[in-house]
Amino acid sequence: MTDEKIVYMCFSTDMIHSGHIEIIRKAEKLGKLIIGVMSDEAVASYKRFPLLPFEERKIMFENIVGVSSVVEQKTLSYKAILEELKPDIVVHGDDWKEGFQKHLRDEVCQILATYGGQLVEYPYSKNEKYDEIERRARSEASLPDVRRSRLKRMLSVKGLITAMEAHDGITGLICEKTVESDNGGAHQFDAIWSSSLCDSTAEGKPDIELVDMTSRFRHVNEVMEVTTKPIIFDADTGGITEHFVYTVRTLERMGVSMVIIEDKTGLKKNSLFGTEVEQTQDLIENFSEKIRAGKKAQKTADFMICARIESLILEKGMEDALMRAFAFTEAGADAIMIHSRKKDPSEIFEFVESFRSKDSITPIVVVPTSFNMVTEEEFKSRGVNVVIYANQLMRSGFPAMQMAAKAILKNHRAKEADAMCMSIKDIITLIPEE
Ligand code: SPV
Ligand code: MG
Repeated sequence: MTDEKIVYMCFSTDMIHSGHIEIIRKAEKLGKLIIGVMSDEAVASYKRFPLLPFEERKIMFENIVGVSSVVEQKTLSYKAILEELKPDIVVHGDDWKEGFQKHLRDEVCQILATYGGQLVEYPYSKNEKYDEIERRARSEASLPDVRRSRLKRMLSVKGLITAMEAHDGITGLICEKTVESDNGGAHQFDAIWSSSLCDSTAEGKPDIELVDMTSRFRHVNEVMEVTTKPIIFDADTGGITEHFVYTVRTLERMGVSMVIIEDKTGLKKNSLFGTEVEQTQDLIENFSEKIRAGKKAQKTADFMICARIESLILEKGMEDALMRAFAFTEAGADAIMIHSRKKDPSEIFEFVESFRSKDSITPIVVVPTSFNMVTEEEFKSRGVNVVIYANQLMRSGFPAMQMAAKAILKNHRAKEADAMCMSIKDIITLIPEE
């Protein structure tokens, strides 16, 4: 046995099965085995959020016979950890020769080559039994208690999370499954936004609290049926306080993580109209009372109520926005959403800076539909915690459908529209049968 050699393997799993043990048995025979356990953030970036946090996964691996030590691998990329440990051998399943992990493998090979390290690959143990374990973990992640609590956990792990809008099963699946990988990393949406604008638009109705809560909950339920990610619900004004407390309880029971209510009253219209339409802001005292009642009504510590401030939308000024933010936080709001319809992000930045100078903890939520040139990285560096992409799936899907409809009307047949469409094979296999 070449016990002087340092062997490195990394795991992202939260459930150890016989396939993992088998590869660990082989790896420990090659030398002194160091296991890298991937950080929660790195795991969440490319697959589901781990059911067990990093600390528990670390203990799990520390207690496997043959494992010499366990370290944290903070990124999908092996670069930093290999440069630190300089292992003689890296062990991996051979499944990463293709697909999104290929570039990770290429990078590992390059780094190993710089100091004469070696990559040892074992055949990937594809097994129906293991797929079933993963399916069970996924369905566990969609249970109300598990799903609801994940938003807070993600916020504390990542600092900034993103949410994409979904209003039905298919948009839910896009939010759940779309992963974009780039060199050394992968990105996916952390959460799902249930938008009053998009739920209303999907029903062909204006965004004026006309689509009632029962219908809104139906949209959420459709999304929940096919997803596991935490949900942030746009409850418009929250309605009258006596109704809002019931909304809180229902959402919480369903497994929604956060409700956002805006400080408007009367006939609410979409914020992006700004002052072009008559809209009334609620009194600070009234809205604070609504927040207090909501907080009293919730049953779990996980559920969050976010107060959305419309002062900038209604051109009431920065001072008014900040005064409200502090008052609503004082009333118990778990987060503050600040909205603007300006393309220029300066008023949002100014608000964030002023708020953060007095409150470094309460999460700040933004919806950059207008100020859309700002990147998530910049928001994070300025102290924002949640970025909501509120309507892009709806707005991109609608023109595509309209174009196909027009092409058919123009040509009196569907041939010309075909190039704009997914293939029939793709659409019938898009949703796998379980
Ligand atoms: C929504 O998506 O319904 C929102 C965000 O409330 S906005 O449309 O910008 O007001
Ligand atoms: Mg809305």
